[in-house]
Amino acid sequence: MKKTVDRAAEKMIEAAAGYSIKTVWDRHETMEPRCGFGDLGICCNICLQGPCRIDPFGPSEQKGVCGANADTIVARNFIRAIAGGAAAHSDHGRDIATALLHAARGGGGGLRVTDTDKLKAIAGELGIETNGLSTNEIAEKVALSCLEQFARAPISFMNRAPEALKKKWTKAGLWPKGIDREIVEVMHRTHAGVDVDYRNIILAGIRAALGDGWGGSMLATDLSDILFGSPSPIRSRANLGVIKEDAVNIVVHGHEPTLSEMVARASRDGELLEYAHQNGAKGINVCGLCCTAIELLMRQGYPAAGNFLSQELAIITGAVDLMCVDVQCIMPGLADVAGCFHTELITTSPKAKMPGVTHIEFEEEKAQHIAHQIVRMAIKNFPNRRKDRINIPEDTMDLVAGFTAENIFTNLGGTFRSTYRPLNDAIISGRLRGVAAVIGCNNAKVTHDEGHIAMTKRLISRDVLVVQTGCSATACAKEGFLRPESAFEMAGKGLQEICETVGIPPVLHLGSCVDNSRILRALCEMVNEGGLGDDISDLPVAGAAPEAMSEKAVSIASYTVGSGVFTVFSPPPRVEGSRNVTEFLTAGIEEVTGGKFCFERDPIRGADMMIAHMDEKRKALGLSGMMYGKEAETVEATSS
Ligand code: MSK
Repeated sequence: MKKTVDRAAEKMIEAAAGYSIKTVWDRHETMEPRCGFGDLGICCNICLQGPCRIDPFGPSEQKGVCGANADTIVARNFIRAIAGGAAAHSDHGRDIATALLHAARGGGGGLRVTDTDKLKAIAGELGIETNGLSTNEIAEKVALSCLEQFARAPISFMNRAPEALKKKWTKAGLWPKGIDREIVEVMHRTHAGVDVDYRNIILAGIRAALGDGWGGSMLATDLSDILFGSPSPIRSRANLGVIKEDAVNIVVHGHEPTLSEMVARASRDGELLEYAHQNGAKGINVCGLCCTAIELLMRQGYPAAGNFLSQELAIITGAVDLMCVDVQCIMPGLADVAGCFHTELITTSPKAKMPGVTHIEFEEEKAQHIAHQIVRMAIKNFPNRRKDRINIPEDTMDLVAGFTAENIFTNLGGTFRSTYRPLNDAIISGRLRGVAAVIGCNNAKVTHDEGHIAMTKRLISRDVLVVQTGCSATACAKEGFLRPESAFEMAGKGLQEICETVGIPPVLHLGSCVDNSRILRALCEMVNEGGLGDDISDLPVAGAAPEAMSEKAVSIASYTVGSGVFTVFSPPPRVEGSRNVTEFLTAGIEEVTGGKFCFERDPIRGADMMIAHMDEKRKALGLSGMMYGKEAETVEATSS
């Protein structure tokens, strides 16, 4: 299997081999052959009588020691993955709410409210009376209200959903009782000897995922905008070539924006710039990896060095003076790779330490001081580079990022129109087929970036507007899809016309993993605008994670399905060991929420199935054919 389609990554993989440095791909190979029981989800590790495994070719009545069959085992494993992902996103949301509370109470460290308009809008949604209150007083009430939602209902932002979806949630008992509470309940239900009914188990998982998407993730997004500013379209660059030979390079990596925002501010400090010059550098270059990169990119235009599978490769350029990590998607293998270079690797979260790696704990009240300390360490390390090991690929690509549910209004409506009407009208007229969200990680089991690129290219060529987040957005950014010009190079004629009129790329970057909540909001706005049905499940839209890796991706896909969206997910989330569970996730659940999973491994076929789904929805809405006669090209939708 080809390791990557990214030329810069390829060069660094070759360099790693030349230095005999093991990377994620080498470790992946040593893991083969994978355990088939684990891959199918039919290995149960929950109690100490096991592990038990069910033979997929054995008698259908085969059971584990306690009597659990394949359906129960697969369903329990699946929702434990949802709980892991929902916990990660939601704890991120809690950290942002805590940072907002800290800023509101004047706790120091340089944190303060930046977007007061959004603060007031969110306060209004939360039912907080703002008359006569100062910005900090409002912020304190908003932060406290959000923090309460971890323990108890209601999860306020679920009210943004269309009435028809809310009725479905009520009927199926899918309203979370609190963000944390549902995660705890998943762990309880899946303990040995509790819930056995696979449908009941899966619905509990969907409820926890909804608490993530409409709760933890959504408040992480909104409160980050309040603290650090709401994004607006901004130009930048992506790929390993953003690392500079003549500057101090600081790579921020992980997910939370709090420390990285402060590091970016510190990198502009006159005194530190002077210190960098004294050490022989021409400046201080901050760039990022994974979603921490995206948080800085969306708000300030700092470049993205790469996505999940690029993290070790960034160090192999030999020019990363310091890599500062927070939480999530940080490979333990980084410590070994950093040990082969001069790179200073710094952990900053009490939740994510590495043996033998320097730990500088982030504390809100000392945020500014800590950021300065980190930048100073990077500068001090600049002269320690080994010149013979510097090997920075030249590859970079221009991009436009910074779209949000709020500013798409303006961008799709033209300068003076703040409405989703032009988007809905373009779909109704057949100029656009629909909207697809292509999101999620990289996974060493599949060729790096290939799935994201192939699927997105197919979709835009068939007049589907694509919105993206996370590592998927970085993959397509590196390929040039986030440039407005790419519309003329690869989009269908109808999408080209929209892009030309509005001045947007055919692929819109909506942010980090928690910012998938921006996509949920945009879907609600499309329903509210009218003409495309009453529910999210009526819209000609679809979602996909073609290179899924993390439990967070499982949670995202589950809240997307729980919100009524047809969602392609690959590789499948270890459910294929149970025919019943697979059937429920890919068909039966549609009757409950209006959405369903599709486990198609081939990205082009996945795209075609999304297109077929959109065409079905268009037909159900009574919409005319595609303006440029593309409907005949969709393939038959067959399951994998
Ligand atoms: S960083 S969760 S690998 S998208 Fe959000 Fe990328 Fe997936 Fe991590």
